[in-house]
Amino acid sequence: MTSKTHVCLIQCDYPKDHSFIIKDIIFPPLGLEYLAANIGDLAEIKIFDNRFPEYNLKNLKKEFENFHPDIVGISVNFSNQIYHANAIAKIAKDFGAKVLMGGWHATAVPEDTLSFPWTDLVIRGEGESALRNLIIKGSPSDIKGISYKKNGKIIHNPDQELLDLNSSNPPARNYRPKFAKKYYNFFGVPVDSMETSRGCPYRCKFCNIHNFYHHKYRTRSIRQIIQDLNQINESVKLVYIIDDNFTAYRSHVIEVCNAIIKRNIKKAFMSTSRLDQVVKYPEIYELMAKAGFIFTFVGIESFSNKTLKSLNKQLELKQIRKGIKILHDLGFIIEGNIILGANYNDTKKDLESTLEIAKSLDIDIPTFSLLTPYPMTDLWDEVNEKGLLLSGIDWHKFNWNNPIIKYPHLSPEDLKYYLNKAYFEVRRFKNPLNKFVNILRARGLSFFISTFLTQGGIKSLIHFIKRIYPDFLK
Ligand code: B12
Ligand code: SF4
Repeated sequence: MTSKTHVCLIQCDYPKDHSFIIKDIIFPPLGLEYLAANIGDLAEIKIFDNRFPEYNLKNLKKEFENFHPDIVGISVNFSNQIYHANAIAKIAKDFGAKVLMGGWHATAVPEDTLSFPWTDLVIRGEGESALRNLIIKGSPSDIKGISYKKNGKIIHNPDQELLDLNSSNPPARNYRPKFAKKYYNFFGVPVDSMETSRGCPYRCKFCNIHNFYHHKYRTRSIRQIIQDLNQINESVKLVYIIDDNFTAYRSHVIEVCNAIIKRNIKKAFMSTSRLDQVVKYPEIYELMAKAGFIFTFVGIESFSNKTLKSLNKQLELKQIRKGIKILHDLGFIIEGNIILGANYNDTKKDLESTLEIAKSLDIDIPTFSLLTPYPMTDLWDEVNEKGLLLSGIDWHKFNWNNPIIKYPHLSPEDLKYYLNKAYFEVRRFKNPLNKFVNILRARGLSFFISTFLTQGGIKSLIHFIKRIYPDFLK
């Protein structure tokens, strides 16, 4: 028998209508694995990924029955997960566990999160040390970063300091069940994720990264990054660096890439990045290509310089065009997001013109979203101050695909219509084979073979192309 606290950490599922692509991208629950790594000496831990049918609500009950958790911690990063998270919380409470929530949504609206009866505590911000302290002390009073209920009232303890990333343990990937391998994938290609930095120096109006991380940007040491990379299963050849803005600091990118090249680590990498940085520092992307970076997510948001300025994006249309060309010449695949109705005064004509420009640009995987005021963003404050919310708050709708804001010239139906039109017309316009010819030309045959034909094989490659370009091979 052990007297250690029994802790269940749960990655919450998304609502079925979450998005067009979410089922094709399932990354491991890295945040929970960081938490587990930092309480392993104090607790018996189970991580249940509720996105797997093996850990659906019915099966979670059985798991709780067997494990008798003292604490159930649920990760709520996406606002639209909160109702499902509450369903898990209710089951956990029935088993007598203390229920806590953490993650981006819970941090942004702790009061709202605690308004549901089954949740006892919210850990705001990074969970590593607050959770550890909670297990040690057994009570939330005096632990920074915790909001909790006491005598019918909600108490918010002061914010915690940011973690020294290099003093925390690397993520504990060993809590994954064997069958997890079949689920963690990026469009059919097995994938793992890792983190080299936290935070972003920019302040885009619709984003809350800077607020979550108190306007600070921190990196992990190269020693820790390589140690972490070496932990990733040999058979997984695709790694997503989930950093908010991986290319924010050139010196960091140079160090990471040189370390990968020097150690001859043969994996393909995906990361976030910004097109203005591509244009200003193309040599950084050249180095990234050498280190095996193949796929990048960029925020394009709008093609109007005026709108980009109002979003505080610090990006211009000419940088968008030039950045895409530079990345393609280096053999990168680009996923770029465009916000429809990024400006409150947009008209149908503006949306038509956005779609035409999107077609003219060679974005390999264009994604489209509607302007969504997530809590803890400047946009959230503005929309609330101006009374621009369409109706009462329904967190289900906060998935970038639902109209949330009132526009003077666009109805919710117009926005939905253009969102569907964008996916239908712009995706079908692209020719996937050109992309692969381009990569072959830029990266050479050996890179092409090792990256595309050995990772999950040709089947994965075809699956990948068909999911992104539905007309392929029809
Ligand atoms: C990877 C990622 C994705 C992946 C999927 C995620 C997955 N798990 O499979 C993809 C690319 C699919 C994705 C998509 C989207 N994403 Co996203 N994504 C992220 C990202 C960059 C990293 C998540 C991560 O792994 N973090 C690293 C780990 C180490 O940290 P963590 O999970 O946050 O955990 C820490 C703390 O939060 C806390 N914590 C977390 N859970 C718990 C639980 C407990 C009990 C405790 C105590 C603590 C705790 O402690 C952890 C350790 O410090 C975050 C931003 C970010 N920096 O986290 C956005 C983020 C989660 N995404 C966001 C959004 C909005 C989206 C999109 C809707 C649009 C978009 N921006 O692309 C889409 C949804 C898909 C769609 N098209 O509809 C928002 C969510 C905002 C909100 N309130 O809902 C975030 C916060 C980014 C942002 N600021 O805009 N995303
Ligand atoms: S959208 Fe990207 S660049 Fe802008 S603040 Fe957020 S993480 Fe930084």
